Amino acid sequence: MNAAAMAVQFSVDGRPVSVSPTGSGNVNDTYLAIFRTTFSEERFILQRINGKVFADPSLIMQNLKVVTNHVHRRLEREADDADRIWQLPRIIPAKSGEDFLLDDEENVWRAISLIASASSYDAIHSLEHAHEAGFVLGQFQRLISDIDPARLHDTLEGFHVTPGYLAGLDAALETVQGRERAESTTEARTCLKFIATRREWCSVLEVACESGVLQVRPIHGDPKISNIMIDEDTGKGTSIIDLDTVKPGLVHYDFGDCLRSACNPAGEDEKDLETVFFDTDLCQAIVKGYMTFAGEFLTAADRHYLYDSIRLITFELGLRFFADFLAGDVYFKTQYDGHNLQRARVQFKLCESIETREPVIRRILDKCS
Ligand code: GN1
Ligand code: MG
Repeated sequence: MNAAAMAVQFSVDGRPVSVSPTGSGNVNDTYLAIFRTTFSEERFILQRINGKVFADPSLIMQNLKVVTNHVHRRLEREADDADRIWQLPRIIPAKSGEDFLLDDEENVWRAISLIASASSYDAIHSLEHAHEAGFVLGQFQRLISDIDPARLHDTLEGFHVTPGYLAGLDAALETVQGRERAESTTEARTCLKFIATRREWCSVLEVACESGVLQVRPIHGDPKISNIMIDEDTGKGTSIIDLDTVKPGLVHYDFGDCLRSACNPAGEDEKDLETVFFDTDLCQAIVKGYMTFAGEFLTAADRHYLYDSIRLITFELGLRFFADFLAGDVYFKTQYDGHNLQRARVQFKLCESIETREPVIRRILDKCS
């Protein structure tokens, strides 16, 4: 069923003016819906959840409720002392009262409120923007830190467990198509070599977690720069969106993901690899912003693994893009042939840049935390 036909089934006043694709998500389909009455206008987000990625989308909606209720309560309690008004996306129920609807092909659709007077960006554009990305992530992790992880469903098993993605790559390499794609170009062969030399190291966070050095906590799961909402008036962070991957995990997955995304001014989709590098000035701004809140809940062991998390989550995303290229682009949406290969090359270039700058990054982490 098309998006406009789904939009009118949600509990919003007025009649639809437009329902058009928005955002740059790689997994779900997202639309901006505009409805008007004689006296007012309402804008909201309508999404079709990718059922191939999320096995049971109803669990996402349950997690979303737990998180938004909890965070809303805390924000209300703290509002008088806060330096800004924090916002949260809210579930807009269907007219039938459900939190989500199924279309005739069993796709899950849901509606959520728009964050008012705020914008997000696909790439970082200033030091202040970087500071706000860290600040917003630290605040969000703090706000969810007292949710018992057992109350959150594991909506995406194996998410950010790097050795699991390695196993996925190996499985793809066992297929005729995977083998052919891996051998098809110099670029693909270079990616394979890049991965091969980092196989042992890539279990670093999972080993620390299994041995009890690091603990599982509620996390955002996808705090890339395009999910950080910046207030159009003040330039300050006001919200973090895309709460589908909020679930139990390591806070390091979030920290690493935020830095790999926000310290690469070229963005994820760059074609010219020469422009891709890890900007340590941006890194310093993010870490400062993050530590405003995270300083409260990070242990000494947590701090010890922060550098590894930046390198690892960057490597991991490259690995995920590359494995998907070999598997025939079945997970991430693509705009052209070889898109996932190009995305992988960007992340591996960034990972190399992180490795070269290790001493500087460690100094920043030591100084700020
Ligand atoms: C996916 O769908 P989107 O764009 O919010 C992916 C993230 C990646 C990101 C890279 C559920 O996020 O893990 O970091 O692409 N989400 C899922 O852009 O796999
Ligand atoms: Mg996401």
